[in-house]
Amino acid sequence: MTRPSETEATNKAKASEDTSERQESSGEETPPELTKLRYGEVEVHRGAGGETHQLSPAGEEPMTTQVGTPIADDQNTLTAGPRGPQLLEDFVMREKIFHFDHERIPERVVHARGFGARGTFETYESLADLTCADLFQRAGEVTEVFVRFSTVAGNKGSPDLARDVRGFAVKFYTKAGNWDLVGNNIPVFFIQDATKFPDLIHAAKPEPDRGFPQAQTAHDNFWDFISLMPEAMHMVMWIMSDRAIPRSLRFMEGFGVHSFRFVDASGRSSFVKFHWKPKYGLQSVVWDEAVKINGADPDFHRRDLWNAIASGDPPEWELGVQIFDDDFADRFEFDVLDATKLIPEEQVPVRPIGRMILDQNVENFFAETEQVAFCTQNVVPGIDFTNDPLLQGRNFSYLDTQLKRLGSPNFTFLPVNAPRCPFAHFQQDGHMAMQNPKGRANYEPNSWGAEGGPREDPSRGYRSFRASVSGDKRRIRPESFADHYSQARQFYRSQTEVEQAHIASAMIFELSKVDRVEIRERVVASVVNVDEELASRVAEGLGFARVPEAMPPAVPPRDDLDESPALSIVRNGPKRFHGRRVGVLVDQGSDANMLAALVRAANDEGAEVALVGPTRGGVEDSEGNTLEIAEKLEGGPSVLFDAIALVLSEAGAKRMAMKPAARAFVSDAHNHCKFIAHDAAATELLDKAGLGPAVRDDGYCPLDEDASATTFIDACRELRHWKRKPA
Ligand code: HDD
Repeated sequence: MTRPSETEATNKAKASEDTSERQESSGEETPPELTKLRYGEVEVHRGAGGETHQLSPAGEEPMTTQVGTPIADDQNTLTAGPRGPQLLEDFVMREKIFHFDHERIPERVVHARGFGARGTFETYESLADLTCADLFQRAGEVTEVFVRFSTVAGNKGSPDLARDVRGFAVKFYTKAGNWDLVGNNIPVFFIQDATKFPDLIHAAKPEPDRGFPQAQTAHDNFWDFISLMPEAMHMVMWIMSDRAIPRSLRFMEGFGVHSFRFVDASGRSSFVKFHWKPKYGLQSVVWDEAVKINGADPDFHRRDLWNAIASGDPPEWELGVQIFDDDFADRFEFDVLDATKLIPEEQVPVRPIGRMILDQNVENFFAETEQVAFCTQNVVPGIDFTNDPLLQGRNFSYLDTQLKRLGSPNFTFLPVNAPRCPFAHFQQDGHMAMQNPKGRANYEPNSWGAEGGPREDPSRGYRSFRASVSGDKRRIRPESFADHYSQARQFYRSQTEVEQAHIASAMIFELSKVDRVEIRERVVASVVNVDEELASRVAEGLGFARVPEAMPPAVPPRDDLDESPALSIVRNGPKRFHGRRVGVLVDQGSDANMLAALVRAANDEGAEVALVGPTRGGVEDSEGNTLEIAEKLEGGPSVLFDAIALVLSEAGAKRMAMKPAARAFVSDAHNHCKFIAHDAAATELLDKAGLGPAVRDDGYCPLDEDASATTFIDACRELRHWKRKPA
């Protein structure tokens, strides 16, 4: 056995020989006992013991400790002798490990999994007649924004395509302070009073004894709660719909949910509801697709947003407002302070007031997306709250939760949270106080004159809308909040047949995961009040012998509400394929002209083509060009694409037809109602996948000449070939 000391000595001698050799050849200076090596683009230096070092290039600042002490060796701890014990005095190592041990902060109690981006909001025209909010005073005014999208129930590591509400929180850094519009992609909420929020979230999150299921409402506790809270039924229709499985964060609407107030310079107020409308239209996936995407790419939504921004195709939304007055509020069928109700756009049209573009990815996920702190209480002069009891409760909860999460009342100094306008106050001290009052005065009133620090400004400062309020102090739910079913019914009946079928299947799926039969029955009894046909579909899907009696409603549901086409996703498709992806299956010998035609047609539409092939190593097309493969077939299933094309030589089609992943690629695309383009040879693969000529409907586009690529992309503007779905 060789003694260690000998080995070390030999290595050292060898290394120092190496060092001198390489120093001579490169002519550059390297610290003693280090050998310079190159691994592709990466330059590392090998020390005498074989350890690697990446040195800062000459002239650049070296790596340092947190207090700026330059670090010579980040590979080895300080020891007494090469194989001896570590020394406590190694401040470099201790600081590094200490900091690492404290890297995590508590995740958000809800909306833990989120993804953020920066951008700008541009005002279309002055809204001075409605509000004195500074950002809405001047046409063309540009305001910086930060947006965080999220799921609600899952933890930070849960998959993006969970069936869930999506958070849509926007921080406007206005010249008169930060305004946080903390909304969702659904315009109503489960509950009417904030005091029920902890119960709702406890019921939705993993069950407390077993700690599962994760990121799912398909379990007993959630549906038990729902079955006992009929006010949730409207929102339940939305979360069982395809709204809860969006195709992309870029293709979903956002809503401020509550009625807020606009207040103009004279103190006159109108009610306002906020809407975000995506420029590239609404689109969702189907449930089977969502389940498979979660396996194939749990980061599907964040990757999609990141890539869109990085590739220079930034997503865009229009901000719209529904403005209404007290007269309308009195006439309206429901209470405008009830967050389980919406105002149909057909009744109060949405007026576009500006557009938001998200064109910058964050530089650091933790610094921005994790540390961003939205608070519904962050309003600016000209925007005010209403007495919506859900909103009022939120105004307490958000500030409170940020203290828990971020650990100090000074979280407003973090760059992502700090206003971009000047700010001055006498709040001081506390953990991590980065900006304390300067000078002698830290209170007011004071008599220190010009040195006395900031003063109030009654002319520009925030003034609450002067609403008169009276009433007995009681714990009571207003009668005007009692109708729990009419808008749930209106939502269901405003959906296309396909969307109604998806709602029924989603309910059957979720309730099939509920073990206690009486919970299943109570939910269906509640659904009877929404729509009897839906209830009987769900009852049948659950294997009930009969549809249960309707749960007695607080007030009978109305049957006189008009359908609201604005509530359907399918009816509001973009009629464009912009921002979507075609997955093109290729193999050796794929037709070069057809591939070029597909790329041209897709790019003309603003869509992207990604080649899916047998390996990432590339394949040769019919003209001998090497094609770059974006996804290896087994890792790039068709659920990752909006449409697919098959461009295969005869031999390629034969090879693909033998592969289970290729057959799944096409059969999934078929089952998910996607448009499928294929050349003549590819029919072999389709046939082997059970998609013979009898099955191939007009959602299949033959690729027989260059022009057919354009025909295919035109067809894709419908996004899905819904006719394929069995009734
Ligand atoms: Fe909430 C986070 C949206 C009701 C309490 N909520 C949070 C986020 C969004 C919403 C988008 C994530 C913000 C981010 O990205 O950091 N919440 C809503 C909407 C609601 C709603 C649209 C109803 C209309 N929320 C609601 C109620 C309460 C809360 C009734 C409490 C009484 N929400 C919170 C919270 C969170 C939060 C606990 C967790 C993390 C955070 O605030 O920053 O305070």
